[in-house]
Amino acid sequence: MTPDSIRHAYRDAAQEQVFQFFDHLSPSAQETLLHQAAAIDLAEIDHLVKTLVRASGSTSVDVAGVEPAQYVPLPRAGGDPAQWAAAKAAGESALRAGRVAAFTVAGGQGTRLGFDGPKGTFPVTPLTGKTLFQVFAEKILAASRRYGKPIPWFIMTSDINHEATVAFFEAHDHFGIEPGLIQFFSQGLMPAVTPEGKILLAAPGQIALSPDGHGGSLRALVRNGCTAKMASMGIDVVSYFQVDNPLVHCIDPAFIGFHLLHASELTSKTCLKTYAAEKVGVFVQRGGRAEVLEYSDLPATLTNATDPDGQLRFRAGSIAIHIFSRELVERMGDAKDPALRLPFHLAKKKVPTVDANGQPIEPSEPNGIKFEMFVFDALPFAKNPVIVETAREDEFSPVKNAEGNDSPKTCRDDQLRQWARWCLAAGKSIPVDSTGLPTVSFEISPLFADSGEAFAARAAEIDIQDRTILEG
Ligand code: UD2
Repeated sequence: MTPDSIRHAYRDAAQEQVFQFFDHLSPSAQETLLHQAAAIDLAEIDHLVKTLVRASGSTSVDVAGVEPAQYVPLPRAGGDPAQWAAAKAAGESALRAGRVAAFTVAGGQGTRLGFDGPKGTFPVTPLTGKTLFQVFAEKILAASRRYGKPIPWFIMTSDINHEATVAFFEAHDHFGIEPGLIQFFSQGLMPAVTPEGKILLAAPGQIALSPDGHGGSLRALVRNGCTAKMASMGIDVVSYFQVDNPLVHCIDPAFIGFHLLHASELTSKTCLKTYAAEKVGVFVQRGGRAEVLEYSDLPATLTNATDPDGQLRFRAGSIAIHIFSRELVERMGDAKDPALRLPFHLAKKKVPTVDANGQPIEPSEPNGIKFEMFVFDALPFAKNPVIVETAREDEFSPVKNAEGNDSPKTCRDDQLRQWARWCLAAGKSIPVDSTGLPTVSFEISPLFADSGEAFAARAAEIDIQDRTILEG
């Protein structure tokens, strides 16, 4: 597109305010603005303004007919052990066949943690302070060694952190993973708009852009050639997880197996909510289709509803761990018809912008609307979706806040509790308090053992003292 054709397109879309300071910009600033402007799909923005922004007076989500979703319970909660064993065997055989890739979404801003840098570079382990990225890398490496096949790792970044993320991996020799197996790619950006639908400028030569949500991963995987690369490598199973949870089983054979045995296009993990107000989405179903309702969209009557036995009725929490079939990613990531793509959600935000003279404005009230896609909205589009229970203590302890719940401290303690459980189950004596937290500090690398089972197989060779570190 030429500079003129870009500006004409903005004028035709009644978005010419984007270029109001253009003539006063330096040639390189003009080029940057044109580049940003050309990357925006004006037809998409127009569609969102007409369908969502102008209709956004009421923010309540329709919950008519919503029922709790069915899920496969853990064996300890009544699940069929034979079914779990069959799933594990199916997943292991897919791993031995090299059909599985790991996929981390790491494009978020991580504002709540107050950490300056890509969130994956945050240190999380109790003694050596390994970063989130290193923990995932070691888990992926451990799985690829066990199954004798390389496991490629796709990492979605965003403009905010792409270069810093790539540089971090380079500085750490990709944590022992062959660099060609890791593919970094940036997610898409969306402009913020005013309540009238006008695209906002962050500065005279800069559009107010932000990442398009983790749901942007589907189209980013397609646009960046990742799905084509997967196809060329014979990969059809994509193991998706967020950057904030070091307990995640990045590669989980039973989970993969449930996905394959049900010929599912999207299989998701659930942890039962520990309290009604916990900030996780919940799996629900209506009209025979599974979906996730974000916690903020669930009315209090449903959030607090209980079954006759006193359990929360809507208790199947979404912990953002999924298996996608490559085909679903390709289909939704490349859909031309907006009805077959992930929907956008609106968020009213304070968006720093400029006044009519190009002077900066720091709004004290929300002045703009941002658009984000959520990856779990793919559920109703997926064939044969399956929801599988996992044990919270073994799989979910995210680092979200600097203090309190879901903080570095709770996460370190949960890692230690998990390792203490492995030790005790393997007959090692470890002093623990009433919450199962060991009173000594130690650390087990996933390369030494990435599960209780793997630990038990090596327990005889080690002795655990205060400050013991077990590496691969
Ligand atoms: C998410 C889920 C919540 C629950 C919880 C589990 C949403 C809206 N809510 O809450 O239901 O499952 O996780 O921990 O998802 N990210 C990107 N690009 C973006 C935005 C986010 O890559 O544009 C990544 C981000 O780097 C992180 C993940 O997505 O890995 C989650 O983002 P979040 O911290 O905004 O989600 P949260 O904690 O509100």
